[in-house]
Amino acid sequence: MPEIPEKQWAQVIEKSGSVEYKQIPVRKPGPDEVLVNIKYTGVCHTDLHALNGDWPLDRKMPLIGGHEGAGVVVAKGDLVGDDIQIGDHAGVKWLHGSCLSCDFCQQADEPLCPKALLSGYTVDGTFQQYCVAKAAHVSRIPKNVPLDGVAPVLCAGITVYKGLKESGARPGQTVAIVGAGGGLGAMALQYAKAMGLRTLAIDTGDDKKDMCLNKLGASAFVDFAKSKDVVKDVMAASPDNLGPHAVLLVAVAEKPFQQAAEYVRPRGTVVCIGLPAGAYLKAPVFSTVVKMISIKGSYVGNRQDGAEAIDFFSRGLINIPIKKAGLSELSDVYDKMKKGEIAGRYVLDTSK
Ligand code: 8ID
Ligand code: ZN
Repeated sequence: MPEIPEKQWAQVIEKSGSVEYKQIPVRKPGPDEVLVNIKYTGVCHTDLHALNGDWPLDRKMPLIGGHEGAGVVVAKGDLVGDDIQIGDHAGVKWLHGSCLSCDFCQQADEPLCPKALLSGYTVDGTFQQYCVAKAAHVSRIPKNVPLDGVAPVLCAGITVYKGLKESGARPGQTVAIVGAGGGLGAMALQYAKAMGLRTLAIDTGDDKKDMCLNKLGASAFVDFAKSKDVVKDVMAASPDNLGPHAVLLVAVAEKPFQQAAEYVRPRGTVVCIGLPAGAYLKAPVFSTVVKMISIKGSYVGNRQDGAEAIDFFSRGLINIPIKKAGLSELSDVYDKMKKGEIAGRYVLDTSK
């Protein structure tokens, strides 16, 4: 049996806007739970929304954020079955738990469960060394998969993979990724490529441009801050100048949510994923109708989407730039994220 300490390091939000690195007790798992020794955890922009409390959704307080945690199962409750064992590698994702019996859960739409529990939001998450998680919902991670690389798959990867499926785009077609230089965006470029799609990246700055074009396989990059007319430039970069077949909106700003319907291709689909605070969608009724476009939302993924997203990663198809920091440095990562300075994803080592 692995030795489990009584105390551990964690990043705790006591009040909106600030986080404190301190020692807290290690919890014991309940009957249907496992205790995961988190080795690495990604930092998602959702964690910054949770820190600031800028969404119309109540969160736990005090709160330990984080929902991209990869680690090792060190304890399990009495009701947990044989399919998960001590020593197994597991991932803690945003969807911490769901009732498993409502209309949505029965149809594998568990993110829509009215009783869904959310890691790092309504229950404590992965910015701690030992995290309790519902056994039914932890992702199974094969032992040959590196835990630092797979951590961002647990939210960013699953979410964009699901979003790409929801877009209905088929191999050979073009998908615009709006916010391509961030964590979800970088993942979206890689999943889209692995799914046989062409990608068009929209974001800003030379670092992100270089990453999107030279590391992640985008066929074009539109800099939204330099462009005089984003709609025109996106159309010009797409096949026949008719616009991309699908648009994945993963930016944390309202404006792109009000532009996408204008450049998406006739019959195309706009998939909203990013959650900028207080933002509203906008689309001209006339062109929505005569172009027969679809606009929809996409919210994380179910357990099967998670397993598939991890499988893509384990086959070596997903490779995004990862920046490393210690769990103790979370505040610095938030500062960079606020300024939009992170190309790709930060992953925290919980031992530092
Ligand atoms: O299930 C979901 N729907 C889900 C899951 C996970 C995360 C939704 N999210 C949400 C987060 O809460 C957040 O609101 O997706 C959003 C993006 O998360 P992220 O990728 O973790 O954020 P980031 O790494 O900060 O990247 C955001 C990028 O958007 C760019 C920025 O430059 C940055 O690279 N961006 C902005 I701000 N404005 C833009 C614009 N006008 C833009 N890119 C293009 N056009
Ligand atoms: Zn997330």
